Amino acid sequence: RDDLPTYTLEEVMQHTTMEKRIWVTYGQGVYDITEFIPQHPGGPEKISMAAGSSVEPFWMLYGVHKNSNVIALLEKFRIGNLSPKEAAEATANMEDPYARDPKRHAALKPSSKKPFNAEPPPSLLTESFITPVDLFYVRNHLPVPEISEKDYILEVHFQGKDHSFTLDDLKKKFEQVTVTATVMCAGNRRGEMTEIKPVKGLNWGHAAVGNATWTGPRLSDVLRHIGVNENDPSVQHIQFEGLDHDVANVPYGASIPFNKAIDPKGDVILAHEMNGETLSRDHGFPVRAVVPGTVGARNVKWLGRIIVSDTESDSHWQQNDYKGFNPSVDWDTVDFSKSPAIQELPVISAICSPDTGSVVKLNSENSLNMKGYAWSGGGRRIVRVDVTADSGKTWHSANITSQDSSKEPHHWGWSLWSIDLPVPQGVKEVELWAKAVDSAYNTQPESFANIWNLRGVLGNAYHRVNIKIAS
Ligand code: HEM
Ligand code: MTE
Ligand code: MO
Repeated sequence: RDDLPTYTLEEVMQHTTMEKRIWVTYGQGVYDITEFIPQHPGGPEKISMAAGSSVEPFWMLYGVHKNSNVIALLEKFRIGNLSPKEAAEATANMEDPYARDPKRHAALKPSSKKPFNAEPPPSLLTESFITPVDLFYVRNHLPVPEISEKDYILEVHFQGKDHSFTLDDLKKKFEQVTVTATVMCAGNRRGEMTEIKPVKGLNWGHAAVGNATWTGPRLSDVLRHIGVNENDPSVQHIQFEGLDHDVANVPYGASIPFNKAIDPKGDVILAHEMNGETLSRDHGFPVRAVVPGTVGARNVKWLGRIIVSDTESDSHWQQNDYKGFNPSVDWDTVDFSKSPAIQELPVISAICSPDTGSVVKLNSENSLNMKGYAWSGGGRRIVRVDVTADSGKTWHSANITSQDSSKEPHHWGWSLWSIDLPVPQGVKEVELWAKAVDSAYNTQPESFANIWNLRGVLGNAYHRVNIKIAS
């Protein structure tokens, strides 16, 4: 890198438009990223904020960049260096925006620390129908906002007017309901999809999912209270904004279809309690939207504002992320406007024990105990979980050991299952498979190859776990 020219910060600052080319700095490096701007997975607007200056404060906020792939990608655009003195000046006075994040349980395994994203060991999931709060996976895109209960206001915007609710209003003015609902990230099981071909996204295992009870008023009651009419043709989407925001003050945001929001049986809750306790900071204190049967991304935490609207949220996460594509679409050909935002999730299951790579002792019937979860979006009940230890020659149906008792089609909670599965005589290694069937008889695809997508979402192929048999 010493062969490259040395530039001053003053020179870098001149390069902030496509015509003059866009330069940024990182450490001592100077980079011309003009060609990369339209391809940036986080969008052209975001990356342009660093134009003429350092990417570091932004990367402190978006920790996805702190990995060797991104650094290698950036190095391709290297055109020169700053002097060591100027490199130090470029990043002076930078404060870590994550310094005030809460403490987390050590059992949560982070795939990224800033922002904090972590899942528990899968075998813990099947230990209880309700996932303990501290072991529930966390998926944050930004620093956890600091919100005091007494200053908290939820604004609901409808027809040019803002209606404000304190936490007390939400607790006292409306009936409080409790629903059991599974929340799952669209990227759950992304790690298995990545084995086919790399994708852009956090490397989740199969525990980016949890089941909890959520308590608070119904969103439908709050909407009716401010005069929203379910037959109003001008209302099509309910948008949510979080109180977490990026450097440009843009909040996390998402929206759900109005039909889901206004239907009292849709069970959308403005939750202030999780498992009977005050919501924790990581899971959205003091209020989060819980949208049962719908992808995690729409369950907006730290809810600051609801917008009753005729359009979807224009947030990055609604428009340019959390969408599915055919396996041949890549970052050069992707057109996010062509796919709908994920709402209800497809049927999924996973084996939580035994773990891949473990050595298992068979019991006297030459079988082994296998446990897992199964769940489907849209309130569809799990009717069956099929498992095999001989690559599909013989299938066995597992016992559903717990399932929520809600009426069809409001099975928002997951089903846990268990089976003593016979294993072929004399084998030393076995591949265990599981697939679930929901009440619409939807089932899981066989392999990841044909459902691969560039963002690594909707990974619901058969779950396959390789184990060794103890002799
Ligand atoms: C995502 C590269 C600058 C904001 C990404 C990803 C890559 C990337 C490869 C996908 C990461 C993944 O999901 O695994 C770069 C490069 C940059 C740059 C080479 C060089 C200048 C910026 C800047 C900002 C930014 C300056 C913000 C101001 C984002 C956001 C995402 C992202 C918001 C999506 C994060 C998510 O999905 O949660 N970027 N980026 N990037 N980037 Fe950048
Ligand atoms: N809400 C806000 N305000 N900010 C976020 O980053 N992440 C979303 C959703 N709600 C997010 C959010 C995503 S992608 C998921 S999967 C769930 O929250 C995760 O919820 P959990 O952290 O309580 O498990
Ligand atoms: Mo997510």
